[in-house]
Amino acid sequence: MSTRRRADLASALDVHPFSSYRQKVVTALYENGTSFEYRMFDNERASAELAALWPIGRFPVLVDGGRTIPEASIIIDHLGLRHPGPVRLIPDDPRAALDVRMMDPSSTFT
Ligand SMILES: N[C@@H](CCC(=O)N[C@@H](CS)C(=O)NCC(=O)O)C(=O)O
Repeated sequence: MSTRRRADLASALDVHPFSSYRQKVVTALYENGTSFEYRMFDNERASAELAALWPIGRFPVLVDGGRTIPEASIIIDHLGLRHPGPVRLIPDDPRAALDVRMMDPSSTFT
């Protein structure tokens, strides 16, 4: 199933409806009003598409300007660099940035 939420898409976010990791990325997208196409990966064909994009097969995956960005934390970094908005996602100071990344236990366990 494909759910298009914005007509003026800048990027496509591939997720599964039950993915907890997507919440982090979707929150960042909404916080900065970043346009995106929300694609649900909830059937076999979609799973094959996801595997072609990212052989590890985990989601969320962001496709932006033809580039595939996997891993929720990396997607957040990418959004901060490529689609900055009023809400700063990662601090400029490298030490503070590290502290922020350490706040996300999900990136530690998978
Ligand atoms: N380290 C990845 C983990 C993503 C992850 O584990 N996503 C789960 C859904 S919440 C998943 O893809 N599960 C399916 C699988 O492992 O095959 C990230 O931070 O994005």
